[in-house]
Amino acid sequence: MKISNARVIVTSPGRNFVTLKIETDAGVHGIGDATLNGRELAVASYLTEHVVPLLEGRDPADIEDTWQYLYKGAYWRRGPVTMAAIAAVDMALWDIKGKVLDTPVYNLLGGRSRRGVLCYVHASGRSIADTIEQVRRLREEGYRAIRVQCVAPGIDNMYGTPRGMDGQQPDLPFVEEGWATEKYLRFVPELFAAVRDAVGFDVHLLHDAHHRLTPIEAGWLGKRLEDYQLFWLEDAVPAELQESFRLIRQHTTTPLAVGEVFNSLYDCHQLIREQLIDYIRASVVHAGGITQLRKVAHFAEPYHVKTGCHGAADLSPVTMAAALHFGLATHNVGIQEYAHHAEETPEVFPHAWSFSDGYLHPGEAPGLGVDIDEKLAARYPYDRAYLPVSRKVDGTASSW
Ligand code: GCO
Ligand code: MG
Repeated sequence: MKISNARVIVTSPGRNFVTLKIETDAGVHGIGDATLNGRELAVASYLTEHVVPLLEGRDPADIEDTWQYLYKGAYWRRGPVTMAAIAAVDMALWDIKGKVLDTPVYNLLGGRSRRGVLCYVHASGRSIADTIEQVRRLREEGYRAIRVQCVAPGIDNMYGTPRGMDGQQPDLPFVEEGWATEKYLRFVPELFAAVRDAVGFDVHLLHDAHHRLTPIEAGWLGKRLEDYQLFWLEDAVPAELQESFRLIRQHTTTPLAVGEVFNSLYDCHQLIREQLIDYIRASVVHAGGITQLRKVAHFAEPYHVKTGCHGAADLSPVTMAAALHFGLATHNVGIQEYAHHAEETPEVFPHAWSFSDGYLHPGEAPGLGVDIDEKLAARYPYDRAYLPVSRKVDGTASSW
């Protein structure tokens, strides 16, 4: 069997997604996600201009060799654009292999390690009372793990919370958000005390600091959150400097997660080897596909580090499908983030994966069990969009 054709589809059903479709001379096709939020067209162009011309004529069965060929052959390695492009090819090839062998991808990865993949969803409030209300509602909907974010008094438009009145500055192509570390640090322990008081301990609670703190601030916060038994404190500090986690670890036993911006094992090997984190958040799409993510997970297993893959709404249903096949099969999977897509998104990307009783299931369809309706996709053209940026009270640019 040979790859006969590949092409990139950019569509915006609710938000922008970049999808690679690979077709074979046997009539079987596969799809992969290549979405990089706010920089979508860079990956689309990398794929169309530099990767697609290399795919035609290759045997789609050779997944590992194609991965190495694209990674080593480019000479310029790693980085989000390169690795999202390789990930898209990788996902599409796993999809094809599953369809050809008439079996779901999880079966090719070793079969089921569990009955379903534990997932967490988001509660994001403008006040503590509003946040508690959301946590209660999500519990009633069957979710067993909930990420809790709430606007800290005095900080408007904070990451992970609903936007305030002045959310969009008309003169900027992106939203600017404010940041004041001391207000945030004072507020978060108060928030978790109130949430635990209201809903008890029979639900996993998570929190995302979104790369805002220094290691010593993160240690301070983690220590104050210990009594509320978080599932994890995510992205406490910017993710680039792996050794910063040593300092956090010295001060707190709150479990730590990081890595949604990581692109390969090289971004996290020290974190894992030194057991500086508990969960690695690398995703199928931004960390080189199923092929690379499996290597990250296998490397992490002896160090007691589990995966907790990024699954925000800017990762397409194709990535979610791939993450769930990986999640069902891989032994040291801890949890999967699950942010709901816009209503139009699953119409464009019909999928076999589903949620029930706190767990996600990849479904039993051959391959990844997800497709793209190209006709419908064409009705939602690319819509230029940026992530917000963040500034401190005095105007200094800070990590968003
Ligand atoms: C999360 C993430 C996201 C990212 C977003 C960037 O934990 O879900 O932090 O909200 O900010 O995916 O594109
Ligand atoms: Mg995050």
